[in-house]
Amino acid sequence: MDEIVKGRNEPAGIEVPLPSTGTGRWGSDVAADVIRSLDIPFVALNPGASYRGLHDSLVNHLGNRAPQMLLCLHEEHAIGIAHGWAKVTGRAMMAIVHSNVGLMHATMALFNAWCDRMPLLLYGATGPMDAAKRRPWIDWIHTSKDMGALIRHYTKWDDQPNSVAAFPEAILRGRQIAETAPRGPTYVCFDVGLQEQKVEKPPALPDVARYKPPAPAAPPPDLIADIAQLLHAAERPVILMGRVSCDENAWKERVRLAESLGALVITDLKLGGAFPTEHPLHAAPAGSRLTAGSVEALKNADVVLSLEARDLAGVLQAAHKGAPITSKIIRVAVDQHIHNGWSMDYLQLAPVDHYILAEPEPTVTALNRELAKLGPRKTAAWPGRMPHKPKALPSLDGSGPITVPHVAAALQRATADRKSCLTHPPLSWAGSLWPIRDPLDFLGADGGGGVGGGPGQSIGAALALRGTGRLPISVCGDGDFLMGVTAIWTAVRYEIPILFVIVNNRSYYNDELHQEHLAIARGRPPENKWIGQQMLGPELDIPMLARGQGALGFGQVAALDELLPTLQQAIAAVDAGKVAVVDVRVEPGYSEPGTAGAAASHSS
Ligand SMILES: Cc1ncc(C[n+]2csc(CCOP(=O)(O)OP(=O)(O)O)c2C)c(N)n1
Ligand SMILES: [Mg+2]
Repeated sequence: MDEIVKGRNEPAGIEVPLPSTGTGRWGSDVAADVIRSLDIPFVALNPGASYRGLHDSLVNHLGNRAPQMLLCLHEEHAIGIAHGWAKVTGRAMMAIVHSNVGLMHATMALFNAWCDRMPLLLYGATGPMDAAKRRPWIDWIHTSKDMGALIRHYTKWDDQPNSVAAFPEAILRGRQIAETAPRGPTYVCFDVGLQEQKVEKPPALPDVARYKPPAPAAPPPDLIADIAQLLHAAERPVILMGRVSCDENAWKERVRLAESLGALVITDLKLGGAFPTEHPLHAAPAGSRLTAGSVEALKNADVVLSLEARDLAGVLQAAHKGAPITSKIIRVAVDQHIHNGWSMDYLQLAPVDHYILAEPEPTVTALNRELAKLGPRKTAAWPGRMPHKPKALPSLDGSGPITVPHVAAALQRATADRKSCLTHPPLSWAGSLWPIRDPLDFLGADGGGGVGGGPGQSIGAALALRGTGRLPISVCGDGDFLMGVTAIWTAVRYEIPILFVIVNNRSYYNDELHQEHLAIARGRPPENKWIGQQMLGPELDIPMLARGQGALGFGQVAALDELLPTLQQAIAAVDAGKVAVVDVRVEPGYSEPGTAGAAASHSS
């Protein structure tokens, strides 16, 4: 009993409240009941008085179960965790942030989720909107008339319901919109006054099953018949894999499509696993720019099928370099439904011959069905082509300095006999460093190029993978990790095992490359590129920052022969349920041989 009085931790860090007393019902209880009906197990949050009503309802009305709270040390982490969870599950998780100030902290992470087209349910609060009910000062500065305006340009939809009776609709609509492709974050802001309003007769709970997201947008059958014929007759078809589902069956359908066409497949390093990268039809390893093998495939393609490619026009341009694009382009995408006038994340307008406004999954299934009717091809596609040879990773022998490919080699060696998930690659990563054999082997990048998202997103992914036996591995640049470092605490607190490997070049190295590039272009000394970029002294003690939050800190590993044994030790700790952070001193450098385009254009 004593334990319960103090508040209790159950396995997996569940904080169990005392049984609730009191018989009244409040506006926020109505919101909490609807939230529970969505059947989402977690809500990540950082607290604030603007939603003390909802907070109380989640703890005392719902008992902190279904959903369970995950306390975060920064709003960015709360959003990042929901984002990472969606990358694995394909479903929206919830986050709650405080009034305008918490929402301001959340913005970059929201932008990442938006650009990554990941569903996410963000809740917040404001007010009381009734000025007569505001406390002096604090309620005034934390009340904004149009809270959604802060984030409207990179959320799919937002609302501020004007009565308790309107809460259910706002919550249900938010989920429906977030989980409809193109997916993305939605925001519902609850007025403090309404949350804290006594409710004499709570409204009946709507039947949540009737407010689900719609079935995926399917292609028109006549168009599919034409496209199937075009693809079937193609001599050198290419498929660009973009934002596709991480579902196993959808993966198999994509493999089936590529195999029945003999199409070469190009994947995207910024997106999660879409196709087996060791398959003979995988054109070439992905890079942060289009790699040479992919350029060759696109230059010679007669038909290109783009399945929600993230940057169709950019990819075509990188391949053709201004020459006319004679291949027929088929674009399968619903992304334009989300485009607005503020964010240019829709990227360059692509030339397209056949535009199918449908989602990749039903389109691939329909194409497979249609192609089966057409029978086998008469001649093999891509006559004479040899599959690309995988590049050997560097040897781990010796005690010399460590490079990022060494880190990949050691991680591959340490996980050779098991399933793992690379939840996040650093900027210095390349597709050749990590084979993708199933959709959860690799989750892609942060979405919006917002540095600092790596730790939070990785923890969200690890939460979704907890108990599956698959090892979550997050490889972060030191700059990325240090911006998001306090996300670690949430993983430790709620027993979310994960391995972090920090490729520490003591620099925002990507931007050193920019300074070098510019200095050379301007005839100025490139040697000065390190100033305002390198984190030289005081030395950042990353293992200590991990230990300071209850995680295990390993390293700094600076010699090659220490790398594999340290990773093995750290992995054993993660298998025992721990959060482990391995700090690895790496040589600066982005090694991506065969990448088309200047190295200095990796990121902003
Ligand atoms: C929030 C944010 N701030 C700054 C940048 C600019 N930026 C892009 S990459 C980068 C460096 C990241 O450093 P690190 O993670 O250590 O990777 P490295 O470049 O050293 O490999 C910076 C500062 C950004 N994209 N996002
Ligand atoms: Mg760095």
